[in-house]
Amino acid sequence: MKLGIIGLPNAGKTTLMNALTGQELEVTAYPNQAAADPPPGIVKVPDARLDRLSEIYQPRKTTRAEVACSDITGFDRGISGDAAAGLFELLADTDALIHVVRAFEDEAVVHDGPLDPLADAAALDLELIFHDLELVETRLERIEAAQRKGIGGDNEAEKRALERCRQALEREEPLRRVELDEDERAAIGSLRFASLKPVLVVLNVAEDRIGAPETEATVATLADHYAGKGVRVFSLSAAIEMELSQLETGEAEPFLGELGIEEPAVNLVIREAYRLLGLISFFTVGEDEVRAWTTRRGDRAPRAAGRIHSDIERGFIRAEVIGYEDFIAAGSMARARELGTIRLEGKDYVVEDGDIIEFRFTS
Ligand SMILES: Nc1nc2c(ncn2[C@@H]2O[C@H](COP(=O)(O)OP(=O)(O)O)[C@@H](O)[C@H]2O)c(=O)[nH]1
Ligand SMILES: [Mg+2]
Repeated sequence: MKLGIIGLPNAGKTTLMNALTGQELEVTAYPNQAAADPPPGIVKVPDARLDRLSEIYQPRKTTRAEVACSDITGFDRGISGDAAAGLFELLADTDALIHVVRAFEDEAVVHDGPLDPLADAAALDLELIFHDLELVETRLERIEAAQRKGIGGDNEAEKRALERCRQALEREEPLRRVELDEDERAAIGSLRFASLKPVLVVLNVAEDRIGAPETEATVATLADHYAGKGVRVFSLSAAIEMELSQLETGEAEPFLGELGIEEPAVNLVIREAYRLLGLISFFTVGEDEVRAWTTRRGDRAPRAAGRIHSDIERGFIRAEVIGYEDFIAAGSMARARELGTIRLEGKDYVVEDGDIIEFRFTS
């Protein structure tokens, strides 16, 4: 699972990337060039349930769920040619996007024209839309050429889907908005569309504008513009979030208190990204390790077991499962056993977010 951070130059992508991953990549006040292949960072998914389980078990090791994240530098108005192709290549490799939109004023940080978050956001979106339109047109031409030669198969669902996509893109609407049935969706599944990806729009505000009325107003404007499935809009100060991420444990609390917030805003962004990606966490617990694992919503027990090790999926017999809330209510596994809240589940069990699972398997 991988997130990609996009945004116009100087929007605060690298700053947010550092905040999300705890890395210390160079942040510059001038637009910097794209790294050919930027190394992805690892985002650890904050989860209060995991913290609580770790307090109870006092394990030697506590391991969070992880999502990869890349800072995709170089998107700008009117990009084209090889540079654009390279960027879309990187983008195609992600499952969801974080689109950073600048709202902070700073004379020292270059911005193209007056600050206008909605115009900036729409300008980058337009680049994705143009890219997708080109994909659609190329594909349609190929299908038609093949049909003229009599070598095309039955492409009706694909052609129908592509025509609908073309119409939307020509209206400058992202493909996220296009309603397609299952056949149509499958037919275009191999095309690497950019505007189809779920997006978290992050409005990057000045530190003294966190939660301010004008911030809320801009968030509302953006939310209105992006209304529909697969988009969420947030505001935060990337600079503050980066500082928070670099503090030692214990140092952050007074700082958060001053800002009047309970936890860093990036935590919310990460959890929302996780949800947008259709991911859930299940836990394994023990004295050695308390760990959160990632699986897709709707996965059955053997598939979830495979996230830990393919041997467990292959030799799956059954799963002993207790929901997080039931476990906390019982206080311990022994008590949960007495209460009968630990369930034995078979291979058809659909794993739920927060399940604590022990897999039984033959090796
Ligand atoms: N005042 C302020 N400056 C910021 C904030 N976020 C980023 N910057 C500054 O904006 C410049 C560009 O940030 P950077 O993260 O490198 O942007 P990128 O080009 O999108 O990667 C740097 O000088 C940052 O210090 C913010 O929330 N507030
Ligand atoms: Mg950068």
